[in-house]
Amino acid sequence: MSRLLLGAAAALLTTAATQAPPALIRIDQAGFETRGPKIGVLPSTQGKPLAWTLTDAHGKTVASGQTTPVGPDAASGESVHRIDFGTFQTPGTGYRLRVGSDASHPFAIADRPFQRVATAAMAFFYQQRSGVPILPAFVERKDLARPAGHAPDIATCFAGIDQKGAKWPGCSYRIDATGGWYDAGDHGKYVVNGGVSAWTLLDLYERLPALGDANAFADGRLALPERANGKNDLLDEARVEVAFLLSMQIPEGTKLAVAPDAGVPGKTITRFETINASGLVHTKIADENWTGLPTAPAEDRQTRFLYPPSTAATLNMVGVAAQCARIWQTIDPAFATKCLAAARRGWAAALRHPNLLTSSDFTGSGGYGDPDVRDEFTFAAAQLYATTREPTFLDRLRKDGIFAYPGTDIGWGSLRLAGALTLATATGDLPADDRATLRNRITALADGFVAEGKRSGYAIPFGGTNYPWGSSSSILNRAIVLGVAWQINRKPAYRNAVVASLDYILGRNPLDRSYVAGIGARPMQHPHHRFWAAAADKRYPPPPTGVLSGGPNSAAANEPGPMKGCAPQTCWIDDYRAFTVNEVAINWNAPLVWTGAFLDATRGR
Ligand code: 9MR
Repeated sequence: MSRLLLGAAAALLTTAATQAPPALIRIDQAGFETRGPKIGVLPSTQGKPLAWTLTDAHGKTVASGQTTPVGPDAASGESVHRIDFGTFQTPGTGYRLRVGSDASHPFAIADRPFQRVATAAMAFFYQQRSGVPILPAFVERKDLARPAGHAPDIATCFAGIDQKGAKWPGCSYRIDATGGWYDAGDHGKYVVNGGVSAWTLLDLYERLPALGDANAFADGRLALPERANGKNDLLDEARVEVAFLLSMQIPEGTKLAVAPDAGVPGKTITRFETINASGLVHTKIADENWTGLPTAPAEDRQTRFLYPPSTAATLNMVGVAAQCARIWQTIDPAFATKCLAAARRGWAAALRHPNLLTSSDFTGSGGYGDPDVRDEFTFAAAQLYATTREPTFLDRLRKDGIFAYPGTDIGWGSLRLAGALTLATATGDLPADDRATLRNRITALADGFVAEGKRSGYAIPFGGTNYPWGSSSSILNRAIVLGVAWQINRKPAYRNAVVASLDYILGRNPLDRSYVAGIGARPMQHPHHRFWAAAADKRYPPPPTGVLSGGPNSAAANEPGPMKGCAPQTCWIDDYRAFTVNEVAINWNAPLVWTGAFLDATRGR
């Protein structure tokens, strides 16, 4: 490429507001793996196959074939044809699929298209850090640097009247919860959601050696202040959140008034009871009232409170702390010891208070209420067993029936399957029968996801028409299950379905959108985020590359507004005010990192 052309390309990259016009043939806008599956989707009501061609950067036809009509598809609201060009394996750029006068965006075929996705998705976490300045040296544009927010983040328990009129008494202590990651577009820091997010990144760390790329995040691979500390960068980032989770635990000998009826469906709070709260974990530290957009973390003037401890928050911390204990055992034994002690203390506290539910009745922060904490117990027991091999945790897992029924989906309120994935591949002495049963159940689950992919118009392992809040993560969390199933038996269909999940996220969808900022011809640009708020106020920056939108939320179909009546996969809008579809969050970016890194580590296999 001439210098002139390079200059033009650079200019194109910096004019972030430009978007390619929509294309009718939908493809993964981040490109395809040289030896991986390659599928494009064309909406068409034609009942017969149509002729397609693949052209190269010079417009020359390099492959051709016939589309496969799939017919009407409820999730997209379209009738679609699939274009399978997986046999074409010549790397290059500027390829386009064409059918008649329609074409896809130009795309690349390359050996490692997902490496950049995984690295960019990891950069999100550094930029969500609380309590430290985000330094220009570690961000892609100077305008993304910012002063530290909530430094320090020290708070006492919420005292006052909640949204349902209950009068909370507060407490006599304060906790220093400085650090961790902001959850999402808001400045709350939630233990429940921090748990699944940290588990996901730590799980990836634990799996990478078996996937063939132990050095994927070796020291220096990520743009972090810790990039030359001799430690793995994925661990450097995850540790930020682990430390926060530990900090939210209540010290020994602490008495606290709690509301036993909080969070119980159908009940209102009528009484408080003073308990021995030692070892329990506060659900969140967050603002008393919602702030507006924009608000940089350092500009937040709201009072911060600790919100009541819950069994779910406690068990989230326990699971991740147990995982921490085995991961850091050789890397930082003192930290590992601290993690294990916290996990054991938390486990004992959760057993003492097995039904302390989360109250979602406070304003200023999200609810993350979960009336069923059985899966959190199973998750914590699984992590404790994987770390300690103590029979009491195995007994609990058997009693919970995890080996025969590992669960169906992973989410912030559903952790059973996360525990099962850990156990299925944990090294050591898991009883052979239990392990075999569990592995069979997990591959059967993966088979079901693959079968859903065959039925789905856009060929993703997520059938049905219920696209919940954060559907991007629902799909990517299935891809994690498929990735672990592939680790178990190397069935190519599992890895292909992981590719399909990312293909959908990165552009093979009826909106022809990449839901990841900065990646692809038509990326999301205007997330609901208090700092990356250029759309609300030009003095604030647009989002960095690698941030994942929550994605379509089929509930929007029933609400007045621009999405009314939308087909599930189209219930989305690139509008910073649309927080039910276009927020970003740690538990959504984490599976993007996991799946991108999985594909990159297993490239060519
Ligand atoms: O991801 C959460 C989603 O499952 C819930 O339906 C929704 C409403 O309660 O809340 C989402 O989590 C938000 C959290 O409560 C506050 N920070 C932003 C999160 C993402 O929107």
